[in-house]
Amino acid sequence: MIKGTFICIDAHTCGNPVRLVTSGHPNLRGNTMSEKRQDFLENHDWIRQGLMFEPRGHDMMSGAFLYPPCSQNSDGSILFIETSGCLPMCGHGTIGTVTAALENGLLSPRNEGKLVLDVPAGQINIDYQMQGEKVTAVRLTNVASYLAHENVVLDIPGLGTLKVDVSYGGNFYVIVEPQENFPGIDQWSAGDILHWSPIVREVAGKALRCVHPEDETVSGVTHVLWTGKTQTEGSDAANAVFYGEKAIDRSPCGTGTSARMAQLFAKGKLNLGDNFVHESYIGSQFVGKVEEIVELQSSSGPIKAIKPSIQGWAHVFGENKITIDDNDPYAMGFSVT
Ligand code: PYC
Repeated sequence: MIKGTFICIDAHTCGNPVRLVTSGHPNLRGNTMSEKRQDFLENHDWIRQGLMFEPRGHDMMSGAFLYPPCSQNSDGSILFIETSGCLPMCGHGTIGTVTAALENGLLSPRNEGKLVLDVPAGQINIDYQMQGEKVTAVRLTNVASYLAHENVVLDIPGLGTLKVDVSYGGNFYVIVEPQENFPGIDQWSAGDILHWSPIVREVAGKALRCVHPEDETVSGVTHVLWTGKTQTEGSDAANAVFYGEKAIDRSPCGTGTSARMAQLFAKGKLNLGDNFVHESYIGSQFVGKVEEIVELQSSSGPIKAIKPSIQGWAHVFGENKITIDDNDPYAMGFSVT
């Protein structure tokens, strides 16, 4: 019996996949995208598993559903799906979703060149450019991003100690800069990153409390951002972001870039108005900017944060009609570890 049929537009943002699902949306309970995300995870997660994991997806697969606006001032809402779950926010996912949606008439901006979108982590603003039918650039102004923990020493079994920061940019990131036990991403293979990242994430997760001060459903260290020497002209910094169980982001990672900018801002290395060109593991670039200084409210007082913007591009390359059939032993997909 067919459990569901989904029409999808497949795209990539600076190298990382985005599967925009354009039909087969479950009705979600809740007034906000944060509540709808919880409902999806509790009651409809088979859709994510079937569309993201092998054999219909792969370790890096990520995607999105568009929903109607949750707020009066917005043009639409995004639910992010990927192999690791439903992220509160995804930068490359947003750029790919906006590109695919605009090129296919799935979003109707009230103001030409601009969109306001509700996402589980809050509200984001979009500026986009088009040439004819094609979207050539998307800039998203992200949710408030802040440095959560600074100079934490973690004991990583088999590697030694690492001094790290943890920063929030829509997801919580452990940020590892080159040091005695980590020479930089330019000296490590993809295999090294895939090997050490889950260990670092687990140790950090046990050692540190990471809960968003204004939405406790956003919690836990989920991503590891490793830094190192740049390879592309014009880059200010390079990074490799690990997510899920086996993925290295091929894009410079929107929420990772936001977290990195918040970390550098808190440490006095970036200022209001500064640009920050961030490079991915394959050398593709996002242009970040510190747009605004804001405050988040926590039980122990205000937290200084920034609103970063991230600009990038995406290309649509295919359309897919995917069925998930109960008779298929791999209806829910699988992952090889
Ligand atoms: O672009 O925010 C991002 C992202 C998160 C995980 C993969 N990409």
